[in-house]
Amino acid sequence: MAINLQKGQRESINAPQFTIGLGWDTNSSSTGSAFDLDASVFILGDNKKIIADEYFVFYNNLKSPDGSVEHTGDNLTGAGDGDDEQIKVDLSKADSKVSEICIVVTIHEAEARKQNFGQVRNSFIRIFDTATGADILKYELEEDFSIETAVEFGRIYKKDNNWKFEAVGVGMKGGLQDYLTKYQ
Ligand SMILES: [Ca+2]
Ligand SMILES: [Ca+2]
Repeated sequence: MAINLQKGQRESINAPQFTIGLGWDTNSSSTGSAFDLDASVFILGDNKKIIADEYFVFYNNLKSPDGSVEHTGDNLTGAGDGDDEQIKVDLSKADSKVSEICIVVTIHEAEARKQNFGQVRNSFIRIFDTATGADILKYELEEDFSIETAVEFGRIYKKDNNWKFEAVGVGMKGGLQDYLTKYQ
């Protein structure tokens, strides 16, 4: 059984190879145009900045140079239950400089389409063992967003040589650019 986390809660991840599943549902009819959410990953060093540009993994850069993080591809609609986008992680391949992996979800062309996380429902992040498929943990984000166009769903960080997950659930109004400014 997966452990269900609340916002701010932390939990150890004991599997070196796991998959991060991200899900959401949107109501495109409320905005009149297609609604596309995108998962991005910032792989950070001790200074809380990406190790190099290629350590920003998203739909246009699907794999980190060390092979530890792989985005499995862009989902354009979010339709249906279950994971809409997935990221495969293999911590045994992680560069020794890696100390944190941040998972951010943004709305594609949010400003032009007048969309925000106030219109997103049923969003979650879950982690399962890639080899066995066994659930490890899940965090269902509460629907307390309004004008945010980017939300950090969670982060995975190294503490005393153990890897842990934190359920973050904090948004920013400036979209992906806010996170690029923060982590680049
Ligand atoms: Ca997408
Ligand atoms: Ca969905």
